[in-house]
Amino acid sequence: MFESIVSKIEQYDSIVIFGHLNPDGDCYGSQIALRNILRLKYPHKKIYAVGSGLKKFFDIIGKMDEVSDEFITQSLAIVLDSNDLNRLEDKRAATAKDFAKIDHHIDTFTFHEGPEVIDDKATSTCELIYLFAQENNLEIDLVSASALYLGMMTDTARFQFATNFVRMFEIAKNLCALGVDPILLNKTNNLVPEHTLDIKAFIYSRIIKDKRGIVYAVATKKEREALGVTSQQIVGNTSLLSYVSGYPIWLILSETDVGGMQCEMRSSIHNVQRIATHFGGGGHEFAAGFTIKEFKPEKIEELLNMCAEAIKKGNE
Ligand SMILES: [Mn+2]
Repeated sequence: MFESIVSKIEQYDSIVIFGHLNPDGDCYGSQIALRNILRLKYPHKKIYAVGSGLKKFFDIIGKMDEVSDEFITQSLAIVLDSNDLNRLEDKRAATAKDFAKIDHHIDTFTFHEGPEVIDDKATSTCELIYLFAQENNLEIDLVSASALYLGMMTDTARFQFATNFVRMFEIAKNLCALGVDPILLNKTNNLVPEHTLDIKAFIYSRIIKDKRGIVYAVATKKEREALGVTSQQIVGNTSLLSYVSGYPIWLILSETDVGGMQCEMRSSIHNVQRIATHFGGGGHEFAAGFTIKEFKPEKIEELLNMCAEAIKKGNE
């Protein structure tokens, strides 16, 4: 499955691993795990993972690396958990010498730079990194195992969502057998900064119920700034609106810093990925998002109409 990626890795002595904007547990976990696993196999190669990572895990799983612009231009860039170079946090990726990609998001056919392995049935990029290690008989040390477990745990919202539950639990079991401490990882992941209480209070005070089956909240830039939070932090709270009986689609809309509209939507039964794709975004069948240039009532209406249509069709 990963032959094309391995052949690229073998060709380069300097490798930089990139992840997406607003790194989550899967992005950070897969970057760290792949870096460590490759370092064990190829001690003579220089291998780094760049981006901001997830700070609360730095003591347990490790920090991200700093690399020079020049180093990147001589390196193989491995893109993880991201469709293409546009979504990457470190924009210097585009200057790399060569490219490869491993991801579990639906293929948007926008990665033209090198070989890729995409499996949108995998729970996470971490699951794919595990399979990569397994296929190539690579050693997974305890830190890498913890990083992989973190990515699987977070991208599945604690093992709730998977296409292949057998494979997910099999891998999670194997990671636990390597010594992973699920309690510590879960506890650390649950740690949230104090301002999250204000975000929650704000979202709960702004709930709008569309009788067609959509529950949502909208935050303007002004409201966001009064709370001192980013657009990403607002839309990152969709889970607050889930499981409301009678509302199979839930979403949060936020005005971006430049007057655009960022949206994250979820459903337990309807395909929201198709809707996100319509607005130029993407994601997974039941968890998707997008950002558009304008924050306008007509656009919100268009979005709600599409959601209502999906619910209606699903119910027929
Ligand atoms: Mn992911």
